[in-house]
Amino acid sequence: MEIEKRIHELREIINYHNHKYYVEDAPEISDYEYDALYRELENLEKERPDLITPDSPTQRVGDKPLEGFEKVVHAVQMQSLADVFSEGELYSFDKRVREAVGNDIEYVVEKKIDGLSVSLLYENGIFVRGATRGDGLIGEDVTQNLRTVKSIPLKLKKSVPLLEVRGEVFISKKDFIRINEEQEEAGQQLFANPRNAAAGSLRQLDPKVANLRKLDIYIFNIQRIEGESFDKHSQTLEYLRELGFKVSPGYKVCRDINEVWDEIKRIGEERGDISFEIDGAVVKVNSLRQREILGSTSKAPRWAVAYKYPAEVKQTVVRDIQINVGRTGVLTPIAVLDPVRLAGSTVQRATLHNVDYIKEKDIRIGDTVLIRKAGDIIPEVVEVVFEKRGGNETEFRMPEKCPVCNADVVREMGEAAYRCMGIDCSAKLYRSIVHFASRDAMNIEGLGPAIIDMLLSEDIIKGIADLYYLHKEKDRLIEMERMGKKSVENLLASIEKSKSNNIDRLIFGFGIRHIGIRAAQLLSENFESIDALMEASPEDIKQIPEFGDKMAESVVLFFAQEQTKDIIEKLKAVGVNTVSTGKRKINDNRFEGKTFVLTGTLQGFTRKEAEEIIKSFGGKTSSSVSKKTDYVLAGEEAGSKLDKARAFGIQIIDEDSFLEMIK
Ligand code: 0OX
Repeated sequence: MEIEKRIHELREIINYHNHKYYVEDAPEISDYEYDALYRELENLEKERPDLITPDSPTQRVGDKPLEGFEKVVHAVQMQSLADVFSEGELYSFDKRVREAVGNDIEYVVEKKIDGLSVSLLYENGIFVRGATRGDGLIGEDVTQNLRTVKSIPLKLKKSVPLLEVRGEVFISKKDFIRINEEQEEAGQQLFANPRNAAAGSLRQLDPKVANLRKLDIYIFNIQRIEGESFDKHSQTLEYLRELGFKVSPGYKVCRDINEVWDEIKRIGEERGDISFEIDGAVVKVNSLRQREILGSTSKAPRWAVAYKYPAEVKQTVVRDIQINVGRTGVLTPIAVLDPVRLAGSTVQRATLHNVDYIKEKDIRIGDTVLIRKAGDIIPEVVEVVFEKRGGNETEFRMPEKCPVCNADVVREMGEAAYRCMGIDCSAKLYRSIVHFASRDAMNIEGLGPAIIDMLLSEDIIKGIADLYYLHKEKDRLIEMERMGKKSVENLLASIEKSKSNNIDRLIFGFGIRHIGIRAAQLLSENFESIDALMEASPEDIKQIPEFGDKMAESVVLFFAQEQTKDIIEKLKAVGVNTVSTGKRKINDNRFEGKTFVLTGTLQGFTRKEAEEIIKSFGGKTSSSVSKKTDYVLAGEEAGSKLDKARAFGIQIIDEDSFLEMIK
């Protein structure tokens, strides 16, 4: 009986300090004292395993990896938010709201945390299930990983019969840097941003790994509740705080839209100093009764919008211009910059796209320039600050020989790009293999750029087919720097697993010019095998409605190469699947809510193909430029649409930037 009492007492004390540390960020005891309490509880639970309950603080990290994630149908849809991009659009939102519910209105402004939305379900005050948002209707059960998030209470401070809340899981900027350092050391692929790192951690099958990732969460909504009712959203947030949740940080109640706008501006100013990434501010009608009147569209509530901050622009100096040799041999000039913080990361390099871009903007080594992130992802140089030009800047010249293999560099007629003509250029080979192994292609886990680099430089592989013969080199691999027995075994297992991929992954992985994920998928749906595809004529391929001349010819040309036939024979010989097994859904809506206008002639795609790609990523296309346009994709000889885009301040992207965005 004494033990039982002490166990309960310890759980209360530990939960209290847990809350102080992880939710309030105001610890009252030292780590040492906390550890002593925790160990005491662990020892007592070892004596009395019959008393262990899932809400005990010792039960956060499960010990068995999962096989996969179960689907969860959300009882209440997890809606998305409509975006606004300007003060004018924000005021139009306010006008619409007031037309529907009158002028007596209050708003709540919250920071829009750039993470992943999840729902947490509590029954009688105990955390029983957590799920990802998925498409808003169906998500995945990630309870096991969410239990490792220390700011999620396993037991609420007050018991409620039923409560489902929604929040955003994220990783702080500091932990993101640490995780990437660890990834690099382990030779694993780096995460592009904290959001991706959080997503990767949430979908870890092994909760022990998820536990190391230091996920955190802010809660901002009650999805459903039994036994309580409220008038205002701000009251629900306070109630959630009383239950022990970490709620939407520094939310503000505003009496009108002017106050909302002031708060949005204030958040924009402090954005760089916040310890986590935000991608906007969320404006919500406070009265729950008014929310009901306003209702929702099929996707998003009419009572809320997300204000998206314009891309940040920073000044820095171009110290050098280096050359990057791509998978298809294209030489891309890259500006090496004095490091600057920009939209959440430190930027040291920025693409200069091609020689024409450098000429047009007159960018020289030594120039002070303005940089920004295109599509919020890829750093690029926007313009030179000519007032700062001193006269010692040097002009850039494209080298005549490939900096990697020393073969000739050629600019083909009508092309913006210079290409390396070397057949064996190792830069091309390296990038082809990185692409082949990447997640959207053959998805070979553990085969990141660092390992590929090592395998090539040690002469263990000479091409993609050799990957499937790596099991013969197991001992040599284990000897290699940074490769333990376990990681080699994992790598060989994921290579083995990739053999049974559907052929769309293989086709995409080949890196055929003009053939992206969507096109590869269509080919796998329309041809029963790689053999059938090898025998196809351009006319056969053009039967697929989305395929034009360029794409069809590129496929035929690729499969006609002796080298290709050779590789395919080798892949077949080791049992890589070359038969189509059905469809794969592309689950990437990176252009959701974005409208593109196309103008001029593109080199790599017909207009129809480019439109298909945009649509396949959830975006829209329009024939004319308006304020609603997000990007103007400009090919050669683009006309008046460009002037209009400039007048509206709309982001103009060239074909290379577009290729980067759809990578
Ligand atoms: C965020 C965030 C996301 C509630 C109903 C529709 C949108 N990322 O920080 N979503 C919402 O609100 C939901 N609020 C937020 N603060």
